[in-house]
This record gives sequence, C-alpha cells and structure tokens, in this order.
Amino acid sequence: MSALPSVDGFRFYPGLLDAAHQRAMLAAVQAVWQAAPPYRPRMPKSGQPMSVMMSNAGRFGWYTDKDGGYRYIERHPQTGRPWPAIPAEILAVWDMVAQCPQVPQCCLINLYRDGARMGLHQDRDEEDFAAPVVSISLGDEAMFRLGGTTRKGGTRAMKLRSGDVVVLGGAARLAFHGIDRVLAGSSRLVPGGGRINLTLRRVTKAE
Ligand code: MD3
Ligand code: FE
Repeated sequence: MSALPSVDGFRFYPGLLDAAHQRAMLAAVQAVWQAAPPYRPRMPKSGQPMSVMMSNAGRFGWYTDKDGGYRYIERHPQTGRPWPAIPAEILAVWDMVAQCPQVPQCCLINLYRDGARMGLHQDRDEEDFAAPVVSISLGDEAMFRLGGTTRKGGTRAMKLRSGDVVVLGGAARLAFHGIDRVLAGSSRLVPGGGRINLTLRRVTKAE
C-alpha cells in the first residue's frame, strides 16, 4: 500500500509505457545523445558539478553553470549546435497525458549513474506555469520525493519505475520534488545501467 501525495494536479500513470515502448524511447534518447552528448551541469555560484548528467531536445534546453545560473539556452553548451528536435515518440506521450493544447518546448534528459541524485527543488525557470510538466522514467527504479508548494510541511516518498509517467499540473506544477536515490541494478533497460528521466515542459508563455 502506498498513499499518493495529496497535491492537486498530480497525476501518476504507473507502467503506462510497456517494455517495447520503453525500448523505443531509449533508442530515441540515444539518437538525441549522438547529436547532443550528456554533460555535467554546474551549480550557480559554487560551480559544484551536479551528480546527474543532462542533455536536451527541443527549442530550449535547461542548463546551469557557475556564472550564468539556472536558465534555458538554445544551443548545446559544448557543441554550440541547436538542440535536436524532440523525437516523435516522446511527443506522443505528451499528447496522451498532458491535456494541454500547446506542444512542449523542452525535453530535458537526465541520466542518473553512480549514486547520482537530485535534491528537493521547484521547477521555476520557465516563463509560464500554466502548462504541466510531464515526466517519463526509464531504467533503474528511483525513490522520488514530493512535497507541497513551500519548503515547510511534509513530503512523501514514492517509487518511480521504468515506464511510469507523472504529470504535474495545477498546484503540483510548483511542488517541491527530488530524487533521493536510484536503486542500482533494478532494471536491465539502460546499457551500462542507470536511470533516465525525461521531463517535457513549456518554457515561454503561450501566444
Ligand atoms: C515538475 N527531475 O529535472 S521529474 C528535474 O526524476 C527533475 O529526474 C526529476 O525534477 C527526475 O527538474 C523528477 C518529475 C517531477 C516531479 C515533480 C514535479 C517533475 C516536477 C513537480 C513540479 C514540477
Ligand atoms: Fe524538477
């Protein structure tokens, strides 16, 4: 038994993507990585490297470095090329669950290996919080933590497994959340092991 967080706008679709669909998503991610290799972002001010490796598809890519801080950029920080388009099979998941007339403008690809984790935070680098964030988990299972819209108050832990999809709309769009840990070896999907999370977002205000 696991109670779902009581945050309005949080929707959980466990096992939405079957094994074949997960393999197709992985192939799409690998094609993006060919053009836009994963890199290690650095925290603002401290310059400390994040444990999660990242890349992006879509017009905008989420990025952070020591001097520029959290932001969206339109080119890969190392190759200088525009980000690859969001693969059609990933856009199809947004169309299935987002209930949003606009198309996503960013697909952030997080790669968790070697004990990588993500501290509790809000996603608020976008201009518009009206559209939801859609999250797709692939590979090793993760313990995910979801809180409310302030740092005060409780949080809940839940496991995210390969093929699970989460939609954060409404009040949940600004909920605190993070990844406490990844359960190494819990899936055989990702070559070399690890977890991949895709987050689909709108970045600019809808016209
Ligand atoms: C958005 N990623 O990249 S995604 C991130 O599994 C991020 O890699 C995590 O948080 C990951 O910013 C979690 C799922 C998620 C969960 C709750 C949210 C995204 C959310 C709440 C509000 C907005
Ligand atoms: Fe986040």
